[in-house]
Amino acid sequence: MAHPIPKFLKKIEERRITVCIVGLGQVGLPTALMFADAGFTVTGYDINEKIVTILNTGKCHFNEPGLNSLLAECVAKKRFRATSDFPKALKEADVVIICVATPLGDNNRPNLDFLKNACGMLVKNPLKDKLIVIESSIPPGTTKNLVVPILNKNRHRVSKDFWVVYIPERLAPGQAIEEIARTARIIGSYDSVGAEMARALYKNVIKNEIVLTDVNVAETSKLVENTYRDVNIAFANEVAGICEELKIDIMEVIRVANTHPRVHVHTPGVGVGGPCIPKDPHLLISPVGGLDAPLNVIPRARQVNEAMPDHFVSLISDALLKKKKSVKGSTILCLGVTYKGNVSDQRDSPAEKVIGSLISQGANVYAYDPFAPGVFNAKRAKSLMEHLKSADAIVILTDHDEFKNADWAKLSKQFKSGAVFADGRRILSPETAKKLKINYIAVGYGS
Ligand code: SAJ
Repeated sequence: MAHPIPKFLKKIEERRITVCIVGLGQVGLPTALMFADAGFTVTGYDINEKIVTILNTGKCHFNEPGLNSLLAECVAKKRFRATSDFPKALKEADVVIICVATPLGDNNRPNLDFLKNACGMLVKNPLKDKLIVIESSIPPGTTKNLVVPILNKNRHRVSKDFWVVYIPERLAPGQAIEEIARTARIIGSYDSVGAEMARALYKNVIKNEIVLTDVNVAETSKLVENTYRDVNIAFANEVAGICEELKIDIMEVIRVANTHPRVHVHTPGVGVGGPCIPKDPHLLISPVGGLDAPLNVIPRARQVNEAMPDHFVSLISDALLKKKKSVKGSTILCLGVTYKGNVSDQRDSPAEKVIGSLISQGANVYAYDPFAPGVFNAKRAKSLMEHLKSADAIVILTDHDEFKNADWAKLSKQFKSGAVFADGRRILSPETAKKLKINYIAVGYGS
């Protein structure tokens, strides 16, 4: 049998490779368009027919800088189209890249149903000569112990007739396009042929290093990257509590500490949200096949970060009390509800807990967010200015540029006398707040 690599390499060179992306969310769609932009023919499959229809009109169903114009261009050039007809998309594809969600289920256990369903669709169709890439974040051991056994029920066999490889996505929503091109990528090799095919394909999109390693190592390293971040944010949040008690500003402590060449203290805040960081530590400690290793730091860091929304609400409540006010009956304007600045994603956003807690304590809560589709249970403010004058507390929950770049010298003149400015994302320095005579509180700042 002729070796598959030379034929595959030739098809890459002649741009005769067709790529099918399974799952057109925050990872799948940018990935699809980067391969289309590199000259490949890309079909995007999504189970949600509404998303398929919107995308084929050249419009994105979520906010991501630069994606709308790239999508319109790729649709116009017929380099990308979306479909909900999986068998047809698969039949035409040389490469299938699975970018489905791997959320948490009950008790923070990994829910791999979307991945299993994608593999279940694949296995019902001929897979000869295809390269199957998984980009979703998955517990260690998933490729070997869950994906391959499902795909091997196909009439074709893994590593003989078709190939499987794990390439964890590394894009940060909000800067997806540059991150796909700029960030080094890891290829988790299940067999050497698949790994070589994947490297040859991805180097047309990735302008940085492509690191080859074992598939289990790749699955684990992806989760370690995000767990490292979660633990370090928890460390910053714990130090924030110490600084509040010491009546010093953690941001000054971080500025000074980070001058050490081997210190990189992260930023404390109202909490840790998004589809990845809150979830990946749970995937890491739930490998397929179970885990006996002792766990302390990783679960505890999750608890520290999950406690931050309530801690922030207590800071707001204390500040209102100092003005002889209580949360009950106060008008509170929350600025930002998405999980981080300049994105429209609200998944696991700390804002949901803060808004819910303030409302349950009887506050009259408005929320303004320029990106978010909704504002949880708050009443939607049409702009930063609406309800600013009547607010007893102005609460920063997301570091959108609009809030970071706002003219607070001018805006603060419209604050109600004694209004609390609660900075959950450290967008304003205490020095500036003092100069502007703003009644300023913040995570990690003991006023
Ligand atoms: N946050 C802090 N303090 C910090 C940094 C972040 O409180 O110092 C908060 C943010 O406000 C946000 C949450 O943590 O609520 C997550 O923010 P993030 O900046 O980690 O953003 P993500 O989740 O969009 O992206 C992460 C990135 N992972 C790492 O930086 C190691 C990205 O590179 C990954 O590709 C992405 O997860 C993913 O998809 O896995």
